[in-house]
Amino acid sequence: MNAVPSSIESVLVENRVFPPPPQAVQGARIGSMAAYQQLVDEARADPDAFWARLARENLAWTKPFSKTLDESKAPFFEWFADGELNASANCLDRHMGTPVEHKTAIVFESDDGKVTRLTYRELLTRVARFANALKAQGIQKGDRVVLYMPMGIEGVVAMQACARLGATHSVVFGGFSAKALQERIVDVGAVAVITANFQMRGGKELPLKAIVDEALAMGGCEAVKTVLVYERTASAWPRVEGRDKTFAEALQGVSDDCPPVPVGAEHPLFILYTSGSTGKPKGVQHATGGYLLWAKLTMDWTFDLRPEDVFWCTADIGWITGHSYVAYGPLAAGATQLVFEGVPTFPDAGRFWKMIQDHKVSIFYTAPTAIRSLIKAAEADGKVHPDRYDLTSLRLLGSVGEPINPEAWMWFHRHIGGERCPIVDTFWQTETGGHVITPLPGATPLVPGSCTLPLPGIDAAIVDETGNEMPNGAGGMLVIRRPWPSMIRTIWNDPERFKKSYFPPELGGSVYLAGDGAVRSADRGYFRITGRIDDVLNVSGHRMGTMEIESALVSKTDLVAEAAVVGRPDDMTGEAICAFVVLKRARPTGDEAKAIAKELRDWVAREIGPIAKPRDIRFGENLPKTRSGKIMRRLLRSIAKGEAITQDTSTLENPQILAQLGEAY
Ligand code: 6R9
Repeated sequence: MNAVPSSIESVLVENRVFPPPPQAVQGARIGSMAAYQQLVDEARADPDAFWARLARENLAWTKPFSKTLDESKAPFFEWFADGELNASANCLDRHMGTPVEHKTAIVFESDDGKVTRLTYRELLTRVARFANALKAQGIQKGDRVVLYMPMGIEGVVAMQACARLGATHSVVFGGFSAKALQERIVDVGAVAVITANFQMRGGKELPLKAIVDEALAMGGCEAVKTVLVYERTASAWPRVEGRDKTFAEALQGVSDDCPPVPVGAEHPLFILYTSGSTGKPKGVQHATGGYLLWAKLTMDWTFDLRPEDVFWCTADIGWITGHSYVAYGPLAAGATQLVFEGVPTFPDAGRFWKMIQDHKVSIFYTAPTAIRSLIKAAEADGKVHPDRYDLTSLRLLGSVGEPINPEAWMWFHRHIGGERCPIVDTFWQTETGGHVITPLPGATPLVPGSCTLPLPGIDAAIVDETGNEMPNGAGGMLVIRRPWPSMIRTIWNDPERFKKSYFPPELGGSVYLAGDGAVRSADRGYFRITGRIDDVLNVSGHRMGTMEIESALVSKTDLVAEAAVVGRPDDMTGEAICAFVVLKRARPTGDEAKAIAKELRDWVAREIGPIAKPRDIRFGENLPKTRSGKIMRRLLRSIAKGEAITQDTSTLENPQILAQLGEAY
């Protein structure tokens, strides 16, 4: 049997059920389906009272809120709006004087294996000092600050320091290009950029600061007055006098004390860009109160966090998972967490297993893509097989970012979880702020490949185009019918797009459309996500808009006349990017086609980042279009998959090009 076969058929016959093991039930916050149901019922009976209770129990408010949910401006819902709090105070100051004060907050392991530990007290001092450094640069409440940072303590400190001042951060993943960075800096209106000279990944030193310089030189970034540079390595970097400062310079002489600035609960904590179905990425805006409540609550609900846990979420802070389950959730919950700078395959593909063993990790939260690539590596080289490591410290596993195929689920369960750890397959999105559909480790019987049931208070449903709920077993669009505290507040600078993308009038205008297809099982009503229903691809757990890649391709105006991008299923990365390209010159073949395909891949890497590089490029003299001029994307998807064309091509204006598109470079 192939180690990583396509998930589709096996999911249809999936009937294995894994009840929660006794050690996960014992002492669990939610220790049975009855306890889960009780919370679901409480939330349903009086949602406002339910959320108000949880917000009071889980967060420290400097000014209590009097109103829980304001629906008067729907779909611009407001939560706890007249309350005030500070996110950083809720993650740090709050633990002072409790047993958490001297507990390890972060265990950091660098790319080359050096370990640094910080207690909550030490982390608070680091954050307060950095916040003072930002303040000295004139950064204040309401300003936007862009982070372009490696994974590490400094990134978390910078995010927390922004939050401490009420400045709104916007983290850009360190793999995005100068162009992508510039677009985000301009759109968000940043006054400062926080970066590092280089980042270390897999033993390689990769530039960050030089890319920031390139981005800022592209224009439109005149509001950026300050660039703060963490000197991660000893290598030299180009300095722009008057604008750039090292962390050491910025921190010189600052005080250890920085009172947190209280902000309204709706104050934007951060803006995180994500791909949508048009060319331009969307700045997803999250609010301080509701978001932080969710980050804390899901640490308790989904991970059933215990005081002695060592929590490890492998996501980068450049993605939402790194926001909610590295920078905020674990700290708000007082957890000890492992933060890792590097990549899973350096110095070898046993790195994750060795780190779990060395740091006695008890909760391990990662992406199916990582699991699938490590399965392949373990099968190719017994030396990096997880069975050779002591993983007995683990008690809970988590999966996020894309559907996990049952084969990968079973391997994760057997070889990493030792058949004793529940796997929480957490479905959520940048827009939902935190988990929305997920098993609870002490309660939910697990079915491989299913994210099971919505969290209490999440009114998830599957509907057709007109909003009618589908019966179990029939697929449809995933929606959430009631607002919840950590939902996206708006798209920065584009409230109309927010309404149009997420609250379409056909569904009544106040029902949240997730953009995913889903189906509920006939027997248990469990949700299974079937993939995006819009023009968004999921490549290795990263969202990529097909239009975004198309725009990048056609912006190579000396070469490209037209481009269409679709996804095809891939055993390793979930989906692979396939581009169909019409050049402004004769259709290339052979070595010339190969050379141009490489040139186009490099171009896309420059425009967006290496993660957006098309896997396959197919050249045609034209694209298959209907007589009315519409690109036949369904047909392109079949070609990309290598399927025999069974669709009706009689409306195709130029049938001869189908043969040309058969060849991929
Ligand atoms: C957290 C995160 C969101 C998209 C989402 C869906 C896919 C995430 C999933 C999953 C199946 C899961 N997705 N978790 N699909 N099962 N457990 O990944 O946010 O980067 O915004 O991506 O990822 O398609 O719509 P984001």
